[in-house]
Amino acid sequence: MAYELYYWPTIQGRGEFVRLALEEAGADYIDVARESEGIAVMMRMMERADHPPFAPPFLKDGETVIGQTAAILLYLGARHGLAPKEPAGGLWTHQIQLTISDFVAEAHDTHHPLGVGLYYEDQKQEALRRSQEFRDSRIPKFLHWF
Ligand SMILES: N[C@@H](CCC(=O)N[C@@H](CS)C(=O)NCC(=O)O)C(=O)O
Repeated sequence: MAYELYYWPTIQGRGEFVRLALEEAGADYIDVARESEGIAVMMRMMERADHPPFAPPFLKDGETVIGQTAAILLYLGARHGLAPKEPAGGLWTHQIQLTISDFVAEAHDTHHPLGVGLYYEDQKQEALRRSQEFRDSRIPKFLHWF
């Protein structure tokens, strides 16, 4: 049965991490929100009573629904031989992905330092300050670690 990937159809965003893994694995999948009525289906999935995902991306594999990019990749990595199967190697790979997730969140927050729900135009000054610090300190620290 094909995996179902749920992600916003007009941006690459975090959905791309999952697409890349699915493509690398040669797995069958449906990009649900790109189908007609797909966004409505995606929104309904987030209201389900049983294990509702907080936000896209999320992946459905039969009855199993997995949210959080790093958790999805942990699942796919083990199933498709994209990550080590033995616990230490699997955890190390997961740790790298969680650090990438932190980096993505910090990059996003340079444009939304005061609030995710506020427009960039309403927080431009703060965004400038945050971006400066991100460039000067955070990017070098992350890249050094990677
Ligand atoms: N920690 C989550 C973050 C998920 C996330 O922020 N998704 C964004 C799109 S990239 C979203 O739609 N967020 C809606 C919200 O947070 O209300 C992950 O890594 O998957």
